[in-house]
Amino acid sequence: MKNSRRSLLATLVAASFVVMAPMSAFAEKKIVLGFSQIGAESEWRTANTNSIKETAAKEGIDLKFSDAQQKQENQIKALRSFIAQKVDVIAFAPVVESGWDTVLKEIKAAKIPVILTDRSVDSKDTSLYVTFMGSDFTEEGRKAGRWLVEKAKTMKGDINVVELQGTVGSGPAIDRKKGFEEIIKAEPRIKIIRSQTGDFTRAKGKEVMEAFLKAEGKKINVLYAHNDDMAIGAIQAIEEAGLKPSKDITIISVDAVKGAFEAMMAGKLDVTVECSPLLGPQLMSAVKDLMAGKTLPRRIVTVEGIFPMEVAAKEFPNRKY
Ligand code: GYE
Repeated sequence: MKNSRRSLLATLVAASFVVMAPMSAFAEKKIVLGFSQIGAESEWRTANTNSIKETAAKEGIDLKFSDAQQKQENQIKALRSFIAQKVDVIAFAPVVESGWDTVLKEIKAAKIPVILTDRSVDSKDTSLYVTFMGSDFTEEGRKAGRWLVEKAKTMKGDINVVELQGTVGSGPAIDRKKGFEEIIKAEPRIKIIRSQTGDFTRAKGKEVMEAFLKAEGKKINVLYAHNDDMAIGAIQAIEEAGLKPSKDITIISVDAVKGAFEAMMAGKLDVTVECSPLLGPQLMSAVKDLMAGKTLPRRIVTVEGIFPMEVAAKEFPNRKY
């Protein structure tokens, strides 16, 4: 009796090993995620890349990361190489909105799910991607506009705005312009007198601001920059032209990176609208859900605020990017 019990136990243990072995082998197979990043054009982008890399490592996801140096052709190449490598999931932040249909169809034919992060595409066929996670850029533009309409109450006469746009054809540049214009219409004294791209970089922001100052000089009352880096570059141009940022020219920007808080604490930037780059955790959890067969919502929106100069010093220690 004792013996047979023991052998029954042994059989059970052995059986459970047979069942357990392939299961643990299966659990150890890492999910492979191909991620095509835009580049390293801004503080925002660097924080976004770090968030993605750190979370992938923490979650045990095998990340194939590719930097496109702000060129769509490089992103398309990276996406094709992910197909060739047969990754489990592809995620990417499209530098511009249009021109993705061909490669997205190739990915669909290879049966690899696609997650759009940060920026979206203008493809009519929405079956080409599973979800788009990121900010509502139009709302960010509206927040910037609302802040200026409020500020206008304390300003006299015409309010001449120069605008530094983000990358031409990119979602954030198109939508931040649209949202801002929609709101400032309510105050006819606010006029955009010049608008040009600074490609989301400090260097181009500075260069274009120099040109604005040359052309319009003291007529400029407000700068609206589509990101903090361009605003920081422009601040340099304004100072080099002998003017005082914030005092002579009111400055509004978007992102709320640490550099913007430093500029606000130095009294050189008036306000920044928050746009969070910390998309790593939600991306990795979406990847895992997808691999577990769950259905994702079509749109995952990041929740964000706005920070005027007056709260900069108090908020600074809480900033994570
Ligand atoms: O605002 C800018 C970056 O797509 C939201 O890209 C992102 C934008 C961000 O280079 O700083």
